[in-house]
Amino acid sequence: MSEYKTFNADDAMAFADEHSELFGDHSKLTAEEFGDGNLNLVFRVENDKGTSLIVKQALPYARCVGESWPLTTDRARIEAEVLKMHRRFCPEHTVEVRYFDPVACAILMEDLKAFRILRSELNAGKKFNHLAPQMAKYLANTLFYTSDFIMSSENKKAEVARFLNPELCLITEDLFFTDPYCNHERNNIEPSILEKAKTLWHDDALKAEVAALKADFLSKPQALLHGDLHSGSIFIDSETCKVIDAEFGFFGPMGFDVGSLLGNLLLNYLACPGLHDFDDCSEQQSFLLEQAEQLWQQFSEIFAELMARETQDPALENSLYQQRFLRQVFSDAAGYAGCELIRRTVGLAHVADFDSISDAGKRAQCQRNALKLGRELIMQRNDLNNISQLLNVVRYQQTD
Ligand code: SR1
Ligand code: MG
Repeated sequence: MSEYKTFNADDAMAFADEHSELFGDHSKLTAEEFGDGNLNLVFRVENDKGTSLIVKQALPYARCVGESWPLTTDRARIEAEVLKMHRRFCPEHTVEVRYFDPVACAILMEDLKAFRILRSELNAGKKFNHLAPQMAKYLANTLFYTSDFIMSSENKKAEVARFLNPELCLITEDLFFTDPYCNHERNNIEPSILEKAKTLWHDDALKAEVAALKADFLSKPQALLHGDLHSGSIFIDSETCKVIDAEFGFFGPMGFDVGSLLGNLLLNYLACPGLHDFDDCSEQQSFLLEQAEQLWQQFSEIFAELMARETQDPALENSLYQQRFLRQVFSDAAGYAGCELIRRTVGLAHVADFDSISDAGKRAQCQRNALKLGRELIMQRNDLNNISQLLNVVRYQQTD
């Protein structure tokens, strides 16, 4: 292909056929577009024997808004390269990219059709004991092996430059840290919580803390992040989790990835009273808090072990520094989890955890609780010493 063209089903089939040996000669291919994300086209290309691959193409605009929101197609390169890098360091839990075409801005990747999206599974009340251990392993390995603990200073700087991703970062900078704290037209606020949402716009103490979190997001290139690690970016089956959708990747603060996932477990926890009956609700909430606890515990254990064993920079081998470093990642993660709770409640991009609650009164109560817990996590993040203390804030926060 010599120039960019938006794919139709025939183009997706031709692309998959040309760049994969998988289908073989004389395969009868079909393709369907089934993307329901905010940004891209996603096709499943399948032969008559049921073998399939995914073709994902970046549109030159944000799909959820339309052509009035132009967006760089370079995000497809970022996504392919982040996934390849993360797969190097955690192959078990990263989707496999088979081919990337920089002109078509299209990625050919493995089809996880036997898997389900984690968010839908959690909303349906499913429980997976392998979720936290596997995601802790993914986070610890991808973040450690792309950090200054192990990369040479020269190589790290070159990689920071390769993954600058300014347009997608700007989306996060706006949607996470700016819009929810002002009367922005992009916000999506249910009338029933408008008064509560307005308190955010005038909460200077909170806005100062969010400013500090945003400043770190802008200027702390600690590791190559996934950049959008919510429960819609994770596929799961009865044994394995696989991470997809890394187009927001860049070198940023490690706590952002950890906090995004933690925040999504907490969003689902807060949605439980609206999604399940009383008994199922308390069982699901216990499961979610156990997973949140294990996520941090196992992440920090693996990361500490990697720092102690593999650090290359002599100055960063200092064990007191390493403890202090992890302590800071924890505070950052608590803060970013709080931001995720708030932006998913009043910002542009909501989540089905809340939006699928049909009872308007229960939905509003869940949303109010998210704003309250989000604020607490942001404000208290530097005083929380460990994950147990954080989870006590979750358990015992007074509801409005
Ligand atoms: C316009 S993009 C809105 C949201 O969708 C993505 O998945 C990111 O979470 C982004 O904030
Ligand atoms: Mg996405």
